[in-house]
Amino acid sequence: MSGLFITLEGPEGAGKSTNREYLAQRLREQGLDVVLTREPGGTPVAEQIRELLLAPSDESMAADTELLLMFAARAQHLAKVIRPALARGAVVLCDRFTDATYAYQGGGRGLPVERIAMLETFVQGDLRPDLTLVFDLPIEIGLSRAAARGRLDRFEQEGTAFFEAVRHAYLARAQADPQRYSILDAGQSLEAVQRDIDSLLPAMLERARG
Ligand code: Z5A
Repeated sequence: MSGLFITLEGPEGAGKSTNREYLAQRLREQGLDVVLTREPGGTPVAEQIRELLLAPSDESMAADTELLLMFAARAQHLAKVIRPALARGAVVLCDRFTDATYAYQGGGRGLPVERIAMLETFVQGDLRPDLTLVFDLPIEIGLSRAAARGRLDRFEQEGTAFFEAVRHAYLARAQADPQRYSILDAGQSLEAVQRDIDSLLPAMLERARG
């Protein structure tokens, strides 16, 4: 058996967390075994790495340290959660994965794509998401949603140019591979975004039952 690996991506405040619950519920209604998880994190050890990554600190974090911690958390998550779930035929719904590394550490921090690709192959082998939903929205809307939640994490304290680069990197990756990526307009009302998710369900179900 091999399950279906779906990832949700996009800049801050795009509604990934809100909509992953919605999508999981719709897939479960169809009788599918759905594992809902997130990155960085998804296991106790990987969640500890997440805390290191998100906590504001007096010591700035070197971009390569950030990159390696993202992949360290991912290696743990793959070993303990993602690979076992896919092996039993489950649908894995993951809030962020390696596209976020290309967008944030590549686009945002300016690290070379080749370095990220090398680590991707080292940590993941040939495992890649089957489908990726990119929740896209103008960054000022996403940042105002994130700010409304209160205290900002280490990434959320970055400036506008960083988030523009992140958004641009996501869109470039998605536009280069329309078979795998669907871009959703996350600036619409939640109801409209969820209608767009519904329109993608038949293809997901077909792939899941493949
Ligand atoms: N990161 C990285 O750099 N490299 C990597 O490889 C990985 C991650 C994997 C943590 O991720 C950070 O890690 C992240 C990138 C970095 N940077 N930051 N910050 P995260 O996913 O946990 O953090 P996040 O992007 O900040 O998630 P988020 O702010 O929780 O955004 P979201 O999940 O997309 O949004 P949400 O919580 O569902 O919605 C935000 C608010 O907007 C909430 O009040 C909703 O009710 C509201 N909302 C949602 N949709 C709508 C619509 N359509 N209309 C109106 N209001 C809405």
